[in-house]
Amino acid sequence: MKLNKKQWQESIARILRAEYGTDVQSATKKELYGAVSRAVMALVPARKKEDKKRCAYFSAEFLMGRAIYANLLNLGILDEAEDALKELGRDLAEFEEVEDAALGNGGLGRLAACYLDSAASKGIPLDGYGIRYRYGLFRQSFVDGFQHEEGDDWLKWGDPWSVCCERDTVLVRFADLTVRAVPYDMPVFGYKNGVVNNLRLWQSEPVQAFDFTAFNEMRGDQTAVSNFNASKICDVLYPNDNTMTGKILRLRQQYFMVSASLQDIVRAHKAAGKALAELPKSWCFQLNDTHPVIAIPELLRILEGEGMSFEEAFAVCAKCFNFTNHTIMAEALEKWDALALSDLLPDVYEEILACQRKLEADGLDTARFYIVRDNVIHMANLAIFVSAHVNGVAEIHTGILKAETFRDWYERFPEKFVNITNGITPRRWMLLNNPKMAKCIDAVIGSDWHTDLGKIKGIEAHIPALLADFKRIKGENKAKLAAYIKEHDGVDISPDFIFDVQVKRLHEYKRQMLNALSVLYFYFGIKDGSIKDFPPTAFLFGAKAAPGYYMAKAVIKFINEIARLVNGDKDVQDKMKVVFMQNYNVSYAEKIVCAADISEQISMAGMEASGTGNMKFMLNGTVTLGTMDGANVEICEEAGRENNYIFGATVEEVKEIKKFYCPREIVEQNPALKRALQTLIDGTMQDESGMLKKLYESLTTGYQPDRYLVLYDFADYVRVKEQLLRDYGSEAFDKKCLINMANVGKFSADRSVTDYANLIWKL
Ligand code: 26W
Repeated sequence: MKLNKKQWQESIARILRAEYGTDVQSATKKELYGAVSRAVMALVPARKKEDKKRCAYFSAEFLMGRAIYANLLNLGILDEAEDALKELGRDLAEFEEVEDAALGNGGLGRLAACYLDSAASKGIPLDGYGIRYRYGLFRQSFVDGFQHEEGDDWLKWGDPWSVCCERDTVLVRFADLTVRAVPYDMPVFGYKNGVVNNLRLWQSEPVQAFDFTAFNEMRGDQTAVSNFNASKICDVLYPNDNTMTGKILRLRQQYFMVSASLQDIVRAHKAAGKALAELPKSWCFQLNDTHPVIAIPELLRILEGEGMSFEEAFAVCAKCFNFTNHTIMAEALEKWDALALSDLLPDVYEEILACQRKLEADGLDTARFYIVRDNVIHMANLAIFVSAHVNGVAEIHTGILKAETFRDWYERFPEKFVNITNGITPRRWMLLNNPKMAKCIDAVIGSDWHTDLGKIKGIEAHIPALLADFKRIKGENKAKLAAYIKEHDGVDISPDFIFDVQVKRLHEYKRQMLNALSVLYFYFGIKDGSIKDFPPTAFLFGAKAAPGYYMAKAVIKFINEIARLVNGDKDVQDKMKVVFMQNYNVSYAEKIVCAADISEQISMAGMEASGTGNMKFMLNGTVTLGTMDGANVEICEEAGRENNYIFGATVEEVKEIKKFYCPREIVEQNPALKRALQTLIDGTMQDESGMLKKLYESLTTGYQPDRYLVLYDFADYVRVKEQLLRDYGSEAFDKKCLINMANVGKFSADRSVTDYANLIWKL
């Protein structure tokens, strides 16, 4: 699968001539991108038909980001491709304009993408199955400080990485509509090991493209309606992260994806001459949260359609399916109205009822265990009942699942529950985004750590020798990020400032508000002289708010107002800057995580299942300013709490505090906090929308004021943050950064997928 420089150039030239009628000198960026990608695709070997058990990762989201650099890297041809283009007067960097494939919202979708990379790199037979959304996660910009959303036309640059496999088309039937599911396959290259796994994304199409007979007979309207519905299924990714909306279109998407995938897999299994009762020997299915759980009744339906009894089919399902939970928030656990589901998918509904009857027949107490109750279908319960394994995504999260969220289930089926702590791929999140640091590590300990991240521990013995390079490279990365922010967001920040970064989806529980209030606290403190010698700091935010999430949008508006206030005040120009970076996405993250000095991971304890951004910063040598939540806990276990900055109420404390919590008291006792908070209502900020007032009220009044203990944790947060800012710049601080990097091994997705393969998939 390798080409030398000359062969590269010939291949690119040939494709440009044949496909675009042009040459390297006059090709547009898009044409060149198409040609280089196709040259890579031409290297993909035919798939070997192996008789190994495989795992299918069913996920409504795959947040792949940009493919070209990662593919070149994994194929081991990044440098050759770069050289080949340079010599022709072109540059790989031209493809930085290519849109991300943002077919996911946040953590859950990006995790799926990291797992695909790691599985291929470890030679684990894992294939992804999902939806080929026409529009991915919306593109975000700010207008007067308000979030503005636009459709994400990710196919604008074409999709040279996908192969349409028409011949594998299947039909998916809803009560009111039958659609074609057409698969598009993307190769997933292992890192320099020749392995190619697959990501199969289904696109919905009308059964007949256009019925001219009907049109001529003036039945045109009917045809148009049916065509419209078919393609609409894949139109757009739902932009909600963590909140469930009971939209029928979403249910259609979920069923569409799993029905197509299972039909496809069952068909291939039969074509290989194998009995369906043997399916668990050839396949297992990982359900990425509740979104694909409707796969369970769908497989029951398919197997019974093939002549199995319910009991036999259930036995197969109970061996094949496994379920991962990614959040404890009740509003994120999918529930469907029984009437709506039975209208849309009557046969599937019958299977769900049969599962409920089996649960009862098995003697489970229906007061504690139910799949259907009061005409609501609880998808998480269905998943737990049928799955062989249920897992949480960090130790603390799995603990909460066992003790609270799924307590009854854990008591009845303790053997099903396991923890698999999340991980990230070190290829994209270090080799690709921070190549100089990677080379620098290679020079000290060799390159084994690329595929065995535990080995990066080897740098710990060389920290003094690495410090200068580390600081220089971090400085260069900061300069690059600053230039990008200038171009992209129009704000000037000096690379000499401390880069304090919080990037993740916007959610109340993630507490961007806590960070925002601390910025105002510093601002007023500098202004009134109570804070002296404040080290120059850039407060950088990146986050998309779900378009329907009012409070999240209010927080964005608030932070943008803070930025306007601070950046427009000459008095503090050499002390602080605030930027809300627009359209935070995977490609932006790659630039950010290698340039940060502080990784803000400040969710209310118990709320963040794991977090994976925290791991990306850690890998790139950044200390965590965080709570004892999610994987932060394990980061401290691995790298030492003393090398990070931990604050705030613990899970146990949160429970106690909530019993008697009165935010007003907290505010009255803390004048500096009060002052920062008052800006929401005292006219400091422009607020014709009334949003900021609502934000104020959510923290101070109503049924559950300050649900996420922003005000409670404020004082401790500021105390620890000030300590961090004081420590910054010392050699002791730089050592902490490298100690974190040295101890990141556990958080490789290679380790995570290996755990899945051994403990759950049994591949
Ligand atoms: C139904 C709407 C909806 C959409 C997305 C509900 C739930 C989700 C996801 C489960 C939210 C999510 O992405 N969770 C994140 O998963 C990451 C990967 O495991 C974790 O690292 C994050 O902590 C968790 O918030």
